[in-house]
Amino acid sequence: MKRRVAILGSTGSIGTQALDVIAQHPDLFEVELLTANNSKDLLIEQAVRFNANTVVIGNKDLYKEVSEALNPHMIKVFAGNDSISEILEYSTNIDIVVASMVGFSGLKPTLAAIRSGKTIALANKETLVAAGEIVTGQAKRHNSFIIPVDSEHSAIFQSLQGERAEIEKILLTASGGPFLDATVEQMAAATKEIALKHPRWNMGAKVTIDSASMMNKGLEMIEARWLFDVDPSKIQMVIHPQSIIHSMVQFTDGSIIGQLGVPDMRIPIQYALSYPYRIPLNVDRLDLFKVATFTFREPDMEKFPCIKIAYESIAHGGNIPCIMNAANEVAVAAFLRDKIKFTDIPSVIERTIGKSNFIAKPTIEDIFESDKEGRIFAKEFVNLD
Ligand code: MN3
Repeated sequence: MKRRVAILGSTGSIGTQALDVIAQHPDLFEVELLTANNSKDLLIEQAVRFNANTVVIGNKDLYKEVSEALNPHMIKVFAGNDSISEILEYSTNIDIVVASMVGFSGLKPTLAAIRSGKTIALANKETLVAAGEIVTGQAKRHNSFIIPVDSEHSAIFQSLQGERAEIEKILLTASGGPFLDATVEQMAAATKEIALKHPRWNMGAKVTIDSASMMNKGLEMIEARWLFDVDPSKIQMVIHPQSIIHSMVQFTDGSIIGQLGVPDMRIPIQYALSYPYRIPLNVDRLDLFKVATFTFREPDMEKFPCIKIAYESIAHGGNIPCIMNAANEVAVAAFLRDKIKFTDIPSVIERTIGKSNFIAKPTIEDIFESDKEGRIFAKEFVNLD
């Protein structure tokens, strides 16, 4: 029987690559649901090509156009983000949900999918950063299995297969981003065009800026903390500019197991879709003789304060990681609109955390409230209208 797939954010970087994986295996997967916010033309094209059962367009103003295009194909069309949560919660035709919406907006639909016990291929790290304890708790309760799509977490997940051992340490690798060897002055003067040029991975704008500030690694550290239930003190970031080792696990006997490959997101996406099976994939093969050298170095927390902010936020706990994430999303959007300098991003986050109310044991309602409050405060600091 084919696996029936829902892709949230199908027109984004992860979404389009997930569809590329599905196109390589028409005998194994079929597309049940596709969603997008605004990219109506691509959504329509994807829905027709993959013969989706249902699509949701987030922006309600685009509903008419999308439904007129897809009605002749007998594809059901809904509008608005609440529809996504409803479909995920009540549909019995979906086996696996690729959660690849960008940012905090992924939390609600992911929770809805979890409540109905579906398998989640999680690409949206903000979901676990903002509400990791609640999300993993709900997943346990509703027997929903979360499989990571993020390349580092997929590598860790793959390294843990067949192990019944205690994790001594997670070695979370990072390319270091475009500013690895830049000075603070160069970073302060960097335009968005420079910050958007990632040396290794081809990704969406939000995660590319996060990689440049290294907040991405901070978010991933928190993501790993919840996915693998390890204390943050046991998660060591390792700069590995070649981006060939996608992360490693160190066990209590001193053994280190990692996953290697070319930096191509279709590998972890496919592993999440096909798990527990490993199936063929048409991507480049790693040529170790071409790579020749692997290098490693420690991250520079002075130059990349976002790393420190992330460790402090998760140590503080409660709603602080949620506020950190909200402030970061606002700061990144402001930088992309030329409202703040690249090096202002960490100070916007720190000031927002400083101004927000601490809640030690937040409910899900508290999380949504904290996110809202964090955004309001952060917007004051970046003068965003
Ligand atoms: Mn990653």
